[in-house]
Amino acid sequence: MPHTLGIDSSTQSCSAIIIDTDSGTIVAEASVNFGERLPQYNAPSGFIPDAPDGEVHADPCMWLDALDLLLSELGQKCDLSQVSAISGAGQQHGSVYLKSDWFDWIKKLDTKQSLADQLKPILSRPTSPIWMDSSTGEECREIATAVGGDETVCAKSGSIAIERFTGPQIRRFYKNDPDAYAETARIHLVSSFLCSVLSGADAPIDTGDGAGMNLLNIQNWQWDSELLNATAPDLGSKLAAVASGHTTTGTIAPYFVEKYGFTAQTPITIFTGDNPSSLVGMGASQPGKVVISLGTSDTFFAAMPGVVADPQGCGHVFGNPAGGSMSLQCFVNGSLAREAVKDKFSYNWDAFTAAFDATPAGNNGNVMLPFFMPEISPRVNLGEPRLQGTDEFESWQDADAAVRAGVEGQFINMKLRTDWMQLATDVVYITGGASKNDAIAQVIADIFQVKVQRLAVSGSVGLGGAMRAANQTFGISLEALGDVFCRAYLDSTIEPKADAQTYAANAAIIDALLG
Ligand code: XUL
Repeated sequence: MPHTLGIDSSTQSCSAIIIDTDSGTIVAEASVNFGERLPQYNAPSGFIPDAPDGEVHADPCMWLDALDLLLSELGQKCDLSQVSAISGAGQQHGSVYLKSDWFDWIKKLDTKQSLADQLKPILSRPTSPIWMDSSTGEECREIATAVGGDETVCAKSGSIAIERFTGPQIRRFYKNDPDAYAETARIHLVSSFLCSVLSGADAPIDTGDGAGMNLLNIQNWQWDSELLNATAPDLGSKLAAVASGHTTTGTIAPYFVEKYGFTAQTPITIFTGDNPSSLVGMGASQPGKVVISLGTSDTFFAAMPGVVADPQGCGHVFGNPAGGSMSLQCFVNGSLAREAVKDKFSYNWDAFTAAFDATPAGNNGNVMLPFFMPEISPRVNLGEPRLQGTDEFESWQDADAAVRAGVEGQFINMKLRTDWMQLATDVVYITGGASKNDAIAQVIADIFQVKVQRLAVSGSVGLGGAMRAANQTFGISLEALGDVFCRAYLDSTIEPKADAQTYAANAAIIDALLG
């Protein structure tokens, strides 16, 4: 009766799920919200607010306090001695800076003190920059220039130099506080830091999270010496080794056995980033399945059949914890753009949805690029949407056509911008608030020309961890686990209705509107 545990240390909370792979059931779940449960860290949303210059940091002691709280809560819900494999994930890009004492410290965690109290003295940087940090524009330019431009950084690392990525963050630390940088013996990601603590050993960084650093070469999955040198001196010696998602990092540290009743020798599978873990937890870790998450901004991710970087430099390539690589691309103008079109006509969501019944797929050639905010896929700042079609449509007099054009424009653009991934898509899984809307799902099916399914999964990051632990430790395939734990709502499969040619002309207009 294998029970496996998945941990998800995200921006606002640390959560856990234990699954029983025999019965296909969830044994227990728990979650600790940082802001609510640990107010002493003054981070109501999981990060320290109001820092200057676009800096967004969090206290790594908070992550450890949350881990202690989480495990004690989970231990009240079920018997942790029954857990026979563990893995997990962390928010991507965040980094933890440790003095040389780390290597000894990690082997002798003391149950008489909290993890956080023990960690404090060995941090060489008291707080950790996280993915929301945008303070490193200058460092991104310096790194790109040093290696021959953003195209080179993208071809090597799978992304152009990006503010939130860890390499530019490390460079900024080195420039602003060279002494503390020199005192740093190990730099971990949130994922590899937590994996180290749980294993009581310095854990490697996996290819999924490691590719979010602008330091890892996606052609050979090794640290890239040119990128390391362009980032900061002696960086290679400060980074842990890189390892694939199929790595057992060790067994659970005695601290957790004594304090929470885990069984000694419980194996730990390498942690990964939240997005790669979510790919697994959505049942989409094999090529052919695409996940579109419809949120404030829309996110597209998929297992990739090969390793290619986005020639336009907008998307990202990460390692796929199931093997190979995955892509991830963000579209800033997501739900807020859909809402902005709706609000222009004072429509409620019912009227918004009815507009799709009143208009045909392809919208009679009325096309909109619905960018209200600066977009990153592609990188353009249009100031306001661009429209092409009838006079009535272009002057915002045709409400129903505008509603359809806004949504069609988003997904035509998404399809065009994700072509570089060379996917052969069989199914698109949709999640997030707007995924409940059938009309939007139909547009996605029509534009991508594949069936669309809504996923029943919530908490896919932690679930991905529990599934990976079961896969690595017990050899249960991710497909078999996915069939049980990631079932799509079968009644909500939406098949394409429009034929493949419907959007050809509109796609050409979208490209023309982009100029
Ligand atoms: C991905 C990214 C976020 C974080 C936090 O590049 O920055 O999705 O992983 O969830």
